[in-house]
Amino acid sequence: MQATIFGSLITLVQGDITEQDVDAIVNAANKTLLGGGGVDGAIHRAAGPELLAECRRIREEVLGGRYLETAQPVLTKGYRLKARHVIHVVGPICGVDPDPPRLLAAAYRNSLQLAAAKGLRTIAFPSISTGAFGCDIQWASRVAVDAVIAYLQANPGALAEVRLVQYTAADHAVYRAALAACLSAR
Ligand code: AR6
Repeated sequence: MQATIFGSLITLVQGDITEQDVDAIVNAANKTLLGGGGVDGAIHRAAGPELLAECRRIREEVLGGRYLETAQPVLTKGYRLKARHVIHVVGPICGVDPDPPRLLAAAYRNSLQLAAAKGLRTIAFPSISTGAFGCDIQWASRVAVDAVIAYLQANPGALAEVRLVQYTAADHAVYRAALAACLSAR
């Protein structure tokens, strides 16, 4: 499923984010930046150990050993991935962080801004925070789609394609409904 927003594409696909041929894929990371399970584990496995080495360097040299803030993305290379870059961003933990929808929207928006600022044209996101971080995909999919459409409307031409990648058919159906609802509300 695809829609054009002021000349940019928003695309929904079911698949594996590690296989996406885009300028940057987004990693649903955690505050340590040092890998984990879920999509984070899959990205590190596919990218190879050089990715963890770069994440360690950023943690030590850029973050001064501190945790990565929620919704504050960092950029690395993609190493063995098809994607040339990875944008690592921490989504909200539902039941722990205050105002998860606001933080989730910021995670998408700030990642889009970082990609555009680095001259990247195509970006693919997983469904941030809807796995281990426990947020309800019904509202999280609406937040994701809304954040992308709002960004593309406010920044026409900044990106060529924003792809939202769902791992399962059930999640893909939820995202399709979210995009249809957002488009009909415009
Ligand atoms: N491609 C696309 N989507 C995937 C893939 C894949 N290869 N694998 C899983 N998903 P999660 P979170 C989907 O838990 O909720 C990690 O341990 C999955 O079906 O990966 O943001 C981090 O280190 C789900 O819909 O991320 C953090 O500690 C979505 O990706 C924590 O999990 C997100 O699930 C982050 O939790």
